Amino acid sequence: MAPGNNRPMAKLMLHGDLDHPATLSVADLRDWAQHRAEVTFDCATNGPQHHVFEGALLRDVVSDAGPSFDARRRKDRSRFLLAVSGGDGHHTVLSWAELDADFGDSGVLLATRLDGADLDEAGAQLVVPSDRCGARYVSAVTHVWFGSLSPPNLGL
Ligand SMILES: Nc1nc2c(c(=O)[nH]1)N[C@H]1C(S)=C(S)[C@@H](COP(=O)(O)O)O[C@H]1N2
Ligand SMILES: [Mo]
Repeated sequence: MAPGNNRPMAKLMLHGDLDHPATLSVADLRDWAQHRAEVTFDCATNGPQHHVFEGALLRDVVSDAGPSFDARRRKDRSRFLLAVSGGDGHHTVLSWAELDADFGDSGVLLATRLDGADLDEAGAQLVVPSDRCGARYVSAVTHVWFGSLSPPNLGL
């Protein structure tokens, strides 16, 4: 960022069932190892799009925030969800198991760069390389919630 640029930096709130909830700027997201993903996704309105993203693995960021599951138990980890919201209210959910190396092992990113341009002002973008469609590529991320559902009422 050029000196003298006073535009506010976008931040996201990482909250939910976490021992260490946090407010993170895009610069903070560079504290984690940066991964690169070259993706093509389809949009119902704009057609196929090709982009190169770089950023932190969502799995790494949430793991360091102290998720309230028993990390040694796969069955416990399989109960958890994430909800990711953008500044315009667009929001989507992922299961923890999509990201977890023992399950889907998907390289989902909180991107800090899009096609070589830093996202510090715009805000991080969710990147779901395994998705065929772009709807979960939430841009200008403001909130990442992590938690579990209460068990469904089965009438037992
Ligand atoms: N915040 C936010 N992110 C969003 C959307 C949105 O409406 N708001 N649309 C999604 C959809 S449907 C697609 S296909 C991709 C790419 O959208 P773009 O063509 O507007 O970049 O962004 C996704 N991320
Ligand atoms: Mo889309």
